[in-house]
Amino acid sequence: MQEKLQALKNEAKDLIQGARDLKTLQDLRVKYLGKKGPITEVLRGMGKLSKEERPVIGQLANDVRASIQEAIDGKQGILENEAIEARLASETIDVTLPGRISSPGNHHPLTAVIEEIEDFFIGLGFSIAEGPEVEKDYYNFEALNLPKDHPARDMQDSFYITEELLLRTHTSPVQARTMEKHKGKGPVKVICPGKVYRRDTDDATHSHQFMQIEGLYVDKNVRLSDLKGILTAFAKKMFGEERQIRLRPSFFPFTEPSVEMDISCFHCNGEGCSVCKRTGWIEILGSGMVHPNVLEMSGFDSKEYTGFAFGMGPERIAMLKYGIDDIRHFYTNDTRFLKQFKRA
Ligand code: 2U9
Repeated sequence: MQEKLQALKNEAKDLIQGARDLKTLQDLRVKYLGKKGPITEVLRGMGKLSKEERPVIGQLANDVRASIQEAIDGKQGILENEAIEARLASETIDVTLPGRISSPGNHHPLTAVIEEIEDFFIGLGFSIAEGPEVEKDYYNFEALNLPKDHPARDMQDSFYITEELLLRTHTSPVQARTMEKHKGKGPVKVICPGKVYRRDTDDATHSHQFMQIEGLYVDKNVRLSDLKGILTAFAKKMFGEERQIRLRPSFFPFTEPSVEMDISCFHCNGEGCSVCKRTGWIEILGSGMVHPNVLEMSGFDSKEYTGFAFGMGPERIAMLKYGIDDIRHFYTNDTRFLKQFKRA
């Protein structure tokens, strides 16, 4: 029995010495000192020993247990320190190492242009209004003086979902909804940015989905000169103080009179170049005085109230501003394209 206890002690101490982690050590503690361990077994078997052997074996068994316990505690300390060292080593950061430059993202060029346009009009007291992209036929067309069989509807080839529901073809329905909410009481002063949809074949200048920003100002005694004034200031803010604007007569079912705004070409300063197709002028937006029918249909008394409205395509403005030749770049999310637009 004494040899057996000795051998056990040596075997345990060798294994404890060789333990490489706390888990192994814990297993050895249970194996040798646990309830089912050999030491416990010896101590339980004390009853079968002679009365001479009992004190000797008892003492030896306790010595072996204590010696194994001591070896385990010693090893525990060593392994815990090693674990701390290892964690420190893995967590130490070499502050002299250069940081990993994460390339700061930047605004999508469309977002940048839309925010620049919004900032201008918010500065003039306009608020931003938004509305559903899946729109009712009434708000997208009828409320805008485009009754059911109106030919101009075809100009805005639409994605119909049902007889009465379609993907909006412009953000004008948002203005109509906003006017309705005002229950015939002015002023209404909103700009409406948003995604619109037209059944169109995508190419370098057309897309079946694109952004629009429209604006509406309805109040008592709003005049065309107010529209001209605000558009002139807008052109100078977006394209430079030296820009000239010109208003050309046009037609939209929801405005009368209707005018399109051109700016003097910022590429050739009006001399004529490829950007302005040798005209010296670049078309930026359409606008006009709100058609009385449209005022009436949205609850405003057209004898008391007048208003102006305008609409522009942010993609077109961004393409002009940054010299981009293909509208699809805005939607393909190619970082080589996008990362060129670092915020000024
Ligand atoms: C209401 C009354 C009038 C919005 C207007 C335009 C002229 C216009 C085009 C710009 C670029 C469409 O995407 S585009 O091709 N839009 O030229 N939009 S006036 O007139 C309104 C809107 C709502 C209640």
